[in-house]
Amino acid sequence: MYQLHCLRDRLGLATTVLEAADGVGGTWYWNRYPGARCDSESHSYCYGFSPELLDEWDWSERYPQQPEILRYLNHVADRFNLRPDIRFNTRVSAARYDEATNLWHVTTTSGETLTATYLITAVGCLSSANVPNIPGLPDFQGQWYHTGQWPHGGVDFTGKRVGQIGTGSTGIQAAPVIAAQAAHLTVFQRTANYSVPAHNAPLTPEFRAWVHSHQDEIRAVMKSTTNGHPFRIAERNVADVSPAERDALYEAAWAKGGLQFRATFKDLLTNKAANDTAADFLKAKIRSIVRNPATAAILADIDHPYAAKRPPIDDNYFDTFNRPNVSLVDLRRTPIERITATGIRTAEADYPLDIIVFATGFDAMTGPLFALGLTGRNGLALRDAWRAGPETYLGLGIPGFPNLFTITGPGSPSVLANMPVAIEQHVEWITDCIAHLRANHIATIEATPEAATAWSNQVDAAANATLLPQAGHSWYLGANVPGKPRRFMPYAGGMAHYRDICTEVATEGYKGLVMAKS
Ligand code: N01
Repeated sequence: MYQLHCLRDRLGLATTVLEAADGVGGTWYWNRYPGARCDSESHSYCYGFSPELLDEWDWSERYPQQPEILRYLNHVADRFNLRPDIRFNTRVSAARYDEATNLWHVTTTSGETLTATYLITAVGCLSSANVPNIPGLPDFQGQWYHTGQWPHGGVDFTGKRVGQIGTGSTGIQAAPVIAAQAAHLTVFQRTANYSVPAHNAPLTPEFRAWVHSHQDEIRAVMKSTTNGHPFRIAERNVADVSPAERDALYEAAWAKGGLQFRATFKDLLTNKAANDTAADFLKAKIRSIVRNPATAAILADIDHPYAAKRPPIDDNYFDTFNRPNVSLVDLRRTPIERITATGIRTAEADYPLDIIVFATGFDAMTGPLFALGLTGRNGLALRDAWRAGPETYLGLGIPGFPNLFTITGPGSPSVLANMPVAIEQHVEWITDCIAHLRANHIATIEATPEAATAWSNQVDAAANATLLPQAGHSWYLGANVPGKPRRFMPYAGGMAHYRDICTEVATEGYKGLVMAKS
């Protein structure tokens, strides 16, 4: 939506958005599962480009719920009169660069073809649902849902036996809400996960007033930090303080709640010994909350460093396992064998179920781009170009795909940052780039293979300088989708640093990109 606003209203370009859904909102249109809310704090999970928009919108809670975010995005669509240039219910099935005309030919599933000088993908990083290929699913006589494709009318769990597969950020948000309604909830856990309480609460009038009067300050912090959040990462390392001080700091961070826990020490993501102290603290918290020691042991049996996978935050997740109507199945010990007509069969038992909830994540980052059927120069399909994993220049451009820009593509900070910050930076860079092309009568711009390879090596190096690749099963690595090449996809060098790199690339004449007049 912001890209449309920039291209249409700032550059005056005829701009059309193709949107598969029948409304705006993207992630927040599709992810309507119980408990869906954002892990970024509401006052930072919004656009910053318009002071008027910042002024006029008030968030109700510390972490906004999906319906509130969707209301906000609809407000943005109306406020900037975006709907007339969005074609809803329009899904792209193929997009092909035509060298003869230097145009992109974009085909929709209804068979229509549109042409465009510039093609910009804004398909999100987490929009291709990953429904695991578990044998027997078609035999299941109950209902099943993926959290990322949730029915708009909601799902009534009253009196139902529900099985939930998946304990990532989504599953950890959904389980407490489902448990409160269902007759019984069985959580099928493959990889145990850390979680820190969100401590969600309504925002006080004082806090809201403070936000309105400190927007510049808040935005300056968001722009200067690694993850684009409105808080700074502590300057201290774990070893700088005594164990007692360290634990007091963790207690304070736990009491405060949220993703900020990760910012307690600056070396939590780079030093395994430092990370172990956070991991031990969080595992002890699980054991102190969950009353059944066997259940607590399964939940606390976490095999990766804290925050090496995207750290969830929760609303009573671990306490949910103290409810009499909730049970936990350890899939590491007893894997799912198949889905039957009546439920889930593991190596050890049959679990009769009325509803299965797949909180099993997404074919992240590359999946949504492959779904567009992109073909660049010389008939090169993106799927073939990225057979060994994605290679981009800055996550913005791909060699062999002229005049194509990817918003929050692989190789950009994207999912490692507060998304609106990452999105706005990309949109503004792309807008400036297209303005430059038009002002200088440049017909094509394209990342060079050398620049893309060099950047991809930097993406690898940035990840390897952290503990992130040590979670070998994470979707950051593509490891959650069978057959997907393993390559760490987002840029882990930090949003602020990345912004500087992109700015330098532009000010130095778009180095790493070839521009041609005709
Ligand atoms: O997906 P996930 P998610 N059998 O991939 C399990 C963002 N988000 O939807 O770890 C059994 O993290 C899988 O197990 P394992 C956020 O960036 C943001 O939860 O692969 N289990 C894991 O437990 C997040 O990171 C918000 O062993 C299977 C789970 O399913 C991203 O979305 C809120 C399985 C998938 O976890 C994705 O989160 C929610 C199988 N065959 C999400 N396949 C915000 O607040 C998978 N699993 C903005």
